[in-house]
Amino acid sequence: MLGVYSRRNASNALPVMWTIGELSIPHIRHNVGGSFGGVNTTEYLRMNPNGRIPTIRDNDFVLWESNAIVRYLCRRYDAENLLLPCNEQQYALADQWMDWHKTTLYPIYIDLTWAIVRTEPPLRDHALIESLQSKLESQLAILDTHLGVNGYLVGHQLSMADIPFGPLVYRYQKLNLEKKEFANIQAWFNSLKERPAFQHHVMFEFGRNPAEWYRFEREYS
Ligand SMILES: N[C@@H](CCC(=O)N[C@@H](CS)C(=O)NCC(=O)O)C(=O)O
Repeated sequence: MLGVYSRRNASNALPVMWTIGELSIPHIRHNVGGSFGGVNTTEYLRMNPNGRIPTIRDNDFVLWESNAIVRYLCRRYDAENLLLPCNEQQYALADQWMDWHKTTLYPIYIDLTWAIVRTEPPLRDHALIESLQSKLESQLAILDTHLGVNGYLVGHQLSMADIPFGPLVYRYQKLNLEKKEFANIQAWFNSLKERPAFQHHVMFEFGRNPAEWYRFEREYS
């Protein structure tokens, strides 16, 4: 059976768990990372020398890097093409957007999240928060324009390309900030919110400050 090594609330675990949910893949998840620890043991480092989460083990096959895991799960378990693009060019476009998520959007988003959720309110750097939000919104404008044409990241239905973006948008929307409105992102996001796997694996509280973060890490484990 597929083993997933990750605490549930890790931002990089959400796409993996959502994929597992969409494809109904039998699995066992082990709580690793964050307040659960376990990422620096010899045994874990043998699987993932970065000491990061998530990692999966599929029989003897071990894989880390969340977007690589999402792609692998789709290739291996998605015989009905529920998420797996149907041809090489669609696959390449999915790859393109997933790489754009990981290299361009996510780094800004995670810095912004840490500056708010993982920082005590009196210690927050409001100038930094403002600048990160403005950078994030410039990138979200690109996503919004694209979704205005396609409806989804690739093609006209949900695919693996959408998977890393859904959790990011969910968590960004929950941050206590005044936000620019992006009508196309909102329409796309409204369709994700209807999906039971998205509701279960992504739409749970992650807290608004460090104390809540650690409380919810345990409560929603
Ligand atoms: N690029 C990696 C990043 C992995 C990563 O940084 N994971 C974070 C959690 S989102 C982590 O391992 N944090 C340390 C911990 O939870 O103990 C991926 O996408 O899987």
